[in-house]
Amino acid sequence: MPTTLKEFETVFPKLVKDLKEHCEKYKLPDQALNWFEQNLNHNTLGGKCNRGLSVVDTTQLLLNRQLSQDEFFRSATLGWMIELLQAFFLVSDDIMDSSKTRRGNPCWYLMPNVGMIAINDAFMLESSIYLLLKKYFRQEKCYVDMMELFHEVTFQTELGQACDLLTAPEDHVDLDNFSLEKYTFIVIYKTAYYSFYLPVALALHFTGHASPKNLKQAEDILIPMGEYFQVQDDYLDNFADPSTLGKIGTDIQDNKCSWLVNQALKRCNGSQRKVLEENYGRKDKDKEAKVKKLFDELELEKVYKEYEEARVKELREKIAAVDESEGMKKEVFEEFLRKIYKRSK
Ligand code: DMA
Ligand code: MG
Ligand code: MG
Ligand code: MG
Repeated sequence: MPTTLKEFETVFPKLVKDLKEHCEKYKLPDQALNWFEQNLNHNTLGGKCNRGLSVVDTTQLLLNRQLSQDEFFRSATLGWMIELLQAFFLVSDDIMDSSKTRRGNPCWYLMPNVGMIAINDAFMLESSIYLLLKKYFRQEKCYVDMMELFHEVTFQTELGQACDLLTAPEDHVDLDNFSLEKYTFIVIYKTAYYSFYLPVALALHFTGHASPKNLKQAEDILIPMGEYFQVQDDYLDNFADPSTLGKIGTDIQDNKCSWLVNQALKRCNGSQRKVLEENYGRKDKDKEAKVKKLFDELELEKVYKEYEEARVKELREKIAAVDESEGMKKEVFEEFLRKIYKRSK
């Protein structure tokens, strides 16, 4: 049975307590201690926790049995470390993307009295990962592997974010600068590694199943799966109801090299391209509405649904071909795909 969000959430208060105790050793003033706690709670809780839950579910599948209390706690702690990494990325991403809401609340940098303190708060969320990793895994032989994995995946995500931002200059719209090749690089790096490869790679290290072959099989399936997940994110940015999604889309106004604009460029005629040239990437509601109308005209919703079916079929074929001889389990990938197929948030 997959772990429930409720069970997973029971672990987080203990980790907050650990992190606060670490600060108390430094006699951190109360005001800053309380601030840190609010930062942790506001930015780490309230999401779907797919990434974190996947570490626990994958651990259970790889060990092929119920987890002991200690195994549950430690795999969930690894899961929460991914959620902290995600919190660090989202706090900074929302500043860089000028987003307004996240998980149904105002973005952290827009909360009363926060502003640019959010930048330092993001760093503290990242540092929390390594404090917890040291506290709970210092004595394990996988400690260095897991630490290096977090460092590498963080850098990969930052490369993706760099390309995402550099292809979306605020003051200069050049549709020739977009391409599906660039798009693929951006999404694999900014999303797929930390959201899909990292949870499974951590569970492989934790359970002692991290052979080169198993890590490679995980990467070969989870990177394309992560690419599909970010295409969903881009589709939902424009087509989902913000109250379901918990965030208001910004990709059109932000001049993003998104999946939708790349599909539009592939399909538009001369006059439709002119509409894009004059309205895409401008901080202007009416111009944004014109682009949205064009996306409807080009039937991008239908294009997306066809893409989704084709991609899922390919992924299922890849999963069917997984070699389980070194302890890998097909269900690890099936479970992941089940969580995201046709998602609406
Ligand atoms: C998400 O890209 C990538 C990271 C590393 C947070 P995005 O800006 O499309 O995400 P969202 O739609 O959640 O703001
Ligand atoms: Mg964003
Ligand atoms: Mg972004
Ligand atoms: Mg997005």
